[in-house]
Amino acid sequence: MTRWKMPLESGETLKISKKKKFAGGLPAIVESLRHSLRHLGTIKSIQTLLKINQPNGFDCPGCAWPEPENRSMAEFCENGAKAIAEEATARIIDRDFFKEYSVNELSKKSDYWLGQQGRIAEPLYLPAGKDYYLPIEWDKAFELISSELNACEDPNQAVFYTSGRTSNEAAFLYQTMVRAFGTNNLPDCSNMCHESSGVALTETIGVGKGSVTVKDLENAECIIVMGQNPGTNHPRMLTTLEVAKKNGAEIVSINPLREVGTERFLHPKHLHRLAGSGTSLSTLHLPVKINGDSALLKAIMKLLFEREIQNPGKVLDGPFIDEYTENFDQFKLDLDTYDLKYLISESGVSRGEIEKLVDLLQFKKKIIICWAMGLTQHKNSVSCIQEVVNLLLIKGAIGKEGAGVCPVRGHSNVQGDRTMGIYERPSPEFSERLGAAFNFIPPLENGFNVVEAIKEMHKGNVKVFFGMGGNLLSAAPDTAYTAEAFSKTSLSVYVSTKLNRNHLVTGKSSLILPCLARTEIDRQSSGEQFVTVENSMSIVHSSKGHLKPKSKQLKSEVAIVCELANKLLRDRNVSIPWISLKSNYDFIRDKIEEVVPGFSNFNQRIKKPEGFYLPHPARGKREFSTKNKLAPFTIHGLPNFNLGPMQLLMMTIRTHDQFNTTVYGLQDRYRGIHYGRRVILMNRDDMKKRNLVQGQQVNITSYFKEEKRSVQNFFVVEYEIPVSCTATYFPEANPLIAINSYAEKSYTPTSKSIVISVEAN
Ligand SMILES: Nc1nc2c(c(=O)[nH]1)N[C@H]1C(S)=C(S)[C@@H](COP(=O)(O)OP(=O)(O)OC[C@H]3O[C@@H](n4cnc5c(=O)[nH]c(N)nc54)[C@H](O)[C@@H]3O)O[C@H]1N2
Ligand SMILES: Nc1nc2c(c(=O)[nH]1)N[C@H]1C(S)=C(S)[C@@H](COP(=O)(O)OP(=O)(O)OC[C@H]3O[C@@H](n4cnc5c(=O)[nH]c(N)nc54)[C@H](O)[C@@H]3O)O[C@H]1N2
Ligand SMILES: [Mo]
Repeated sequence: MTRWKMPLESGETLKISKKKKFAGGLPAIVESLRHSLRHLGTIKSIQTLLKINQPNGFDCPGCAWPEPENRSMAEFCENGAKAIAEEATARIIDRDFFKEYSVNELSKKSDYWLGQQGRIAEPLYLPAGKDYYLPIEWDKAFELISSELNACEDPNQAVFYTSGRTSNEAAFLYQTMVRAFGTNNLPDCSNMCHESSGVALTETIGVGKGSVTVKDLENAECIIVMGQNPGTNHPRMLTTLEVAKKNGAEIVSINPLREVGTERFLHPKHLHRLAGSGTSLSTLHLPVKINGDSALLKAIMKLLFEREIQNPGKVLDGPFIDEYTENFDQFKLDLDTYDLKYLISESGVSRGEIEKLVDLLQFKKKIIICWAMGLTQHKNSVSCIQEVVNLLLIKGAIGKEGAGVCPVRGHSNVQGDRTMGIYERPSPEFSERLGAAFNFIPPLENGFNVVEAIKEMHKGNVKVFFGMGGNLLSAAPDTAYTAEAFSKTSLSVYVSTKLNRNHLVTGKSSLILPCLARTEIDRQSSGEQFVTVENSMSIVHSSKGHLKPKSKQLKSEVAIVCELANKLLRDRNVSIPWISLKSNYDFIRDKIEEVVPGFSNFNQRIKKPEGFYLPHPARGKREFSTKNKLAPFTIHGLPNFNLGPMQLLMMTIRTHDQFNTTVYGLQDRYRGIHYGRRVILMNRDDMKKRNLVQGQQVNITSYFKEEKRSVQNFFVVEYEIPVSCTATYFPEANPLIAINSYAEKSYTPTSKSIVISVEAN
């Protein structure tokens, strides 16, 4: 029996209000302050908020959007302020708390309640067969982990997960420890996030990262925001979009929902000037059907080819196509086989609206396409993102100012963690350099990604799960299956700041190792340390906490790795100076420089407050590090769901009051949905067809191959969403996503396209 439950908020009553008309503005400031005052008090709030994203301050632990070159005094957003308030909260949970609440009792509490209890203050141990976490000394905890790991017959019986907040220094040492231990089992949150972007871009432009800078966005003629809700998830991006708009850019959103942030934005800085409702950002909104993007992109490209015939040499970039790309003719032949009317109907957008976008695009060459989870979490995500690349390639819109690809990353250092080698499939060159730098032979065989790791855990093939941050249980698909998978391990270990549901659904025994957060001072034997991170645009910069740590018992992630590795690997044939590396993070950066390309003179260059860019050959020089050094056009079919007569497609999205599995509050303010997280957003016609009314409770069943899954008691909310499309919140709807429902090539769970039916209960 696993303890996984999904408790409701106590006294949950759904309230629906009008959708907000603009993002930001005074309400955003009020919300920022409300959260920080609740957790931090007045003086600390001001001190802390003024250090966010400042040259001598810390990197916001929220999203990965870069800072503009001219930073303002307050370089944060409402949701960044909430992230800080959660992390720097004055509340702590100590041994008395764990004496009072058994694991069983804690499992009955909601995610929101768990998060509100405060920071974990000391290491905790849940012995096998017991129901209460007990305090444990650090040394004993390390001893326990080492002996369980060393008891594995094969290092591949251990899995080492990473979430995306871990600093470069900690991530680099962590993967070194894991590989010196002997496995590449390094699944990470990226597997569930932008993996599809990485795969799609590596195959086509040679680097799995975005090619643009903030300056490019500010100078673009057209910015298309696809499958992304920046008003909530990357609010500082709205400031960049506002500048771009002022400089004349057209902004287009492609999304089944009209997300408020991309519609209108009121910058808090301009409150004194602008009364009311702010700047209108998007010129055009295309309400695509869920996963209708591939069809839409093909239709746009077909129409652009038609326009080229009418305006020879003016619409497509012939010289670019000739010099820098390959496979154009085959691509064009394939596109010709599609019927435009069919593509338009599959996209769900009217021909008139698509023509408006084509009008905007036809003579423009400085085009940027931004995207996030709305494109990456479908079965055909890799091919859909490659259609985005096809569109930019026919326009020559890559590798020059104001043009390119912009996958907008999630966690504040998710991109950096990958650069540091957190990857289950390291390149042979990386392994070779790592081995040479530390004098050992890294494993060559690929490790498990998230889906594979959970399936192996479920088969009973994994003895130890180690989580460097995150909350894999709630973030992963198929919650009941994943819970069973965890229960089959002997030991689960979580390096964490706050309590989460994964601490309650564990291996036979479990450890929670509490770590310092970004906002806190990190002192080691040589003095105070800073760490480094890489943002969504490949800029590496430093981050230094200024707050007193919440408890004397907290260790930095670097210290946790070094002290564990020192014990774990002491009887093996590797001699890595863990304790010296921990004493001064400059030593770690020297090693990073030896192993990871692009980090020459790391310790010198990181002193510049604005940091430095990692090389991106496609960005400036139009060099494509692909097989033939050209960017290939790629050919793809269309997704086909074959929905049954009463079936619908469901996407799982974030509310305005959460950071992934951490629930800050119960207000999805911009969408006007309050106090209820177990909701399903439905089109009025779909509700009518099923005789459903607003606020009614329903059960949802999902269908994958022959399998069915269900969740109960979700409230229906009538919403402006295309027919046959629905939306629920992540993580409440994760039990509906089958473990085997993942994207081709990238293995990303299909969190945005689940076939469901809805029944009144
Ligand atoms: N405050 C806050 N900030 C965050 C996070 C958070 O939880 N809270 N999470 C962080 C992380 S890890 C990530 S990855 C990012 C996530 O950032 P987003 O990707 O913006 O997050 P989601 O809520 O998943 O939103 C996906 C958007 O895609 C749209 N969409 C869904 N399906 C489709 C589709 O088929 N086609 C198109 N065109 N659109 C579609 C949805 O309507 C929604 O607007 O944000 C990061 N920043
Ligand atoms: N259905 C559905 N599922 C999804 C998604 C979706 O859109 N829909 N999105 C996916 C995406 S994009 C992502 S990125 C994943 C997120 O998956 P994860 O990264 O695993 O989840 P988070 O909720 O970000 O992790 C939160 C926990 O991290 C810990 N933590 C916070 N800060 C720190 C820190 O500084 N150090 C350490 N060590 N721990 C810290 C806290 O204990 C907190 O409880 O979820 C994925 N799951
Ligand atoms: Mo993410």
